[in-house]
Amino acid sequence: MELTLYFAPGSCAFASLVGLEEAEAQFHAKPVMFAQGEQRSPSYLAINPRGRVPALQVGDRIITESIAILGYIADRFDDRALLPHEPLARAKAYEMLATWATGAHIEVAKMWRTERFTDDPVAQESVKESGRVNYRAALDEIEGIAAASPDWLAGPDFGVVDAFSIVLWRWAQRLELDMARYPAWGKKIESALERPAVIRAIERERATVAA
Ligand SMILES: N[C@@H](CCC(=O)N[C@@H](CS)C(=O)NCC(=O)O)C(=O)O
Repeated sequence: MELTLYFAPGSCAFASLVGLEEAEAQFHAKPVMFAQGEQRSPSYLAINPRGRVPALQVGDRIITESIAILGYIADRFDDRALLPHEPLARAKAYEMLATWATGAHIEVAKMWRTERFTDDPVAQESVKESGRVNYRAALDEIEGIAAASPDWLAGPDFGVVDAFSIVLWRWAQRLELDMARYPAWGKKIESALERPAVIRAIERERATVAA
């Protein structure tokens, strides 16, 4: 079944882009440009009525939500070990994805999309500050996981958990956080950024920005 990934450069959809590239899947990558508000266009709302990326079209059906998409990619390309197969390791991998996609992601939204939480300018400052504090705590937690993981974050194989962690790393860089606090995680990110699949995913993003 044909695959089409809807993504926006710099967004959490990067994890899905990396997952598909790691799987060496045949897929179409369709950019949704936030700067032009394309996520709210009628044509995109027909894909995802919530106006968010990523969305993965599989034949004539559409999957939204990163965790669902990443799980689908890992299962469809099972031989690539993008999620651990051993039940406990797999559960721990999903624990990380869930914490990040539903928790850390919201903390970033509090900083970058503050108006979604409150339109009171005074309250907005505390929403932002709570985003900053909680995002840092989430990253500290990842450093602890990285320091305790000899290979990749979820086990011996690079997978969708590592792919999602690149998203969080890039956002932290955009927020100008002190990345020296994360040496163990930083080492893994450094190796991840050398992977051909990750390089191809970055190239796909760059192509949309240059276009
Ligand atoms: N829970 C969703 C969150 C998706 C989401 O919020 N994506 C952001 C990009 S990282 C988005 O599409 N934002 C569009 C907007 O804010 O208008 C997931 O994990 O896929």
